Amino acid sequence: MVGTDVRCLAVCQDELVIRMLDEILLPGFEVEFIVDNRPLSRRLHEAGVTVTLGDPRRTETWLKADIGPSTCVIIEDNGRRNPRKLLEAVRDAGAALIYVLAVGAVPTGKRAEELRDEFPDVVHLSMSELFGGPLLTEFSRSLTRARVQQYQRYFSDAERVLIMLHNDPDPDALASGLALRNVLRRTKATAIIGAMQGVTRPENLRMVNLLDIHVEPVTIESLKEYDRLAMVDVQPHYFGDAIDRIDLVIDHHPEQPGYTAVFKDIRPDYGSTSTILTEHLRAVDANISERTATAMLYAIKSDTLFFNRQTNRVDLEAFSYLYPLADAALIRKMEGSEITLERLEYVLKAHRGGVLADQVFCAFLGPSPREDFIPYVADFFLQVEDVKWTIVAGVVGDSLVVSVRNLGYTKNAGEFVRRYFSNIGSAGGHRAMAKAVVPMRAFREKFGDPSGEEIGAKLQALAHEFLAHDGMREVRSPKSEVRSESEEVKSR
Ligand SMILES: [Mn+2]
Repeated sequence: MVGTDVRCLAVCQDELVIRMLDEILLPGFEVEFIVDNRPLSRRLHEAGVTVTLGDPRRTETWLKADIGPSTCVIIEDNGRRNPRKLLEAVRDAGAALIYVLAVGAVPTGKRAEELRDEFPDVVHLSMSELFGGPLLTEFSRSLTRARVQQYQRYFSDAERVLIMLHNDPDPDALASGLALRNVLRRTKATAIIGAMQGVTRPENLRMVNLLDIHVEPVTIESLKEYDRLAMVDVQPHYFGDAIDRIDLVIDHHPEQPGYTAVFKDIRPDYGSTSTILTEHLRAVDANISERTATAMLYAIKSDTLFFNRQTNRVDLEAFSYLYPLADAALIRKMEGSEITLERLEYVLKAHRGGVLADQVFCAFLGPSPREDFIPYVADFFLQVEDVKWTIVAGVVGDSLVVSVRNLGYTKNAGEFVRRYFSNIGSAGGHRAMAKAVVPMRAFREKFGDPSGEEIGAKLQALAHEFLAHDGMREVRSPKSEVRSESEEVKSR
């Protein structure tokens, strides 16, 4: 904390600025104002502001004020009068900590440049920069609050609410389910978290067990049993044409057409749905339980690969808000469960059969008993030095499942899968991660019946065609030794 022995002298013309600075600085500083306007000086004095009447453009005034090198001097620049003379006077009186506070438009152009050249040690601040951030945060929070209160009211008279997740729910979906239940101030009996296909990935099972989250199996028919339907981390199009009306959608995937929602909050620039829901919870001052905070924190970490992909300032903010509310030890336990011997088998398989070229790693895993091996391998190889894109495919049942990940943002993973696979199967995702599921027969028809190994090569060719125009060239490492290391990975 700043001690009260720090002195601050300010020269301002506007009463509003003076009163504001007085209020802001007073707890930590000894604040005095110098004004050259007698009525203003009297008014401020009567209001209890410490004020001296004097001409701040004269060094004498500053000497009288007993200025020293540790005195903090703030000079308001409202753009009307050039502060040069004033700055000279302050500097000549021995001030070293000088701040020019721009009020109104930030000064630009020749005058500003000259001032900066002449007084290089003076710090330039602007009122709009100083207050803009917090003010905008406050405004967007109240907008969110209004929105949340609306849907809270809309859901309030329902007996049973279904919070629906995508198939094989991931940490973000699960945490968002808990968070929405919290926003709606409901229990697990009145807000049921459900999915058409339950959790299968080992670390997600671990999360579900450690945090005791029940995911109710639902079918299209059973949706009728609920009074309200909400969806988190997914949108209705994911379930085909079966759901075209819904009460609430909260998601961070790109907005999809083809359904009507009474309320929706879709923010594709957010790293996770849990980030959106953190804002909802904060906006209405909800109490967040340790369990929910832990789930959400884990979700943000996992959806952003611990801030390695598609992270936004808001994700970091949500993370730091949730951190003290969560159980960090529990998160470590959940994270430890990612690596299993089975998964390592598939990593090895990808390593043997995969190819790394131009920072793109492609591998075809062949038949895969569980779908999660495929995204796991895609995530795993994204950690390898000099890998910027991974495209990993495997056959699950009669379908080819393709997982795409990237760290370079110049090209969009979602666009990649949509361009090549949306006409023969389902394809979707966002900038940094995407997935396609294509019936094997359709894949063979479109791409000329490639054999196992040829599938990997085919994906590689598609990737290079897709990335050829721009993108990769910018992120390609210029160092040749880095290239040869990656070639080594490829040949092993
Ligand atoms: Mn998500």
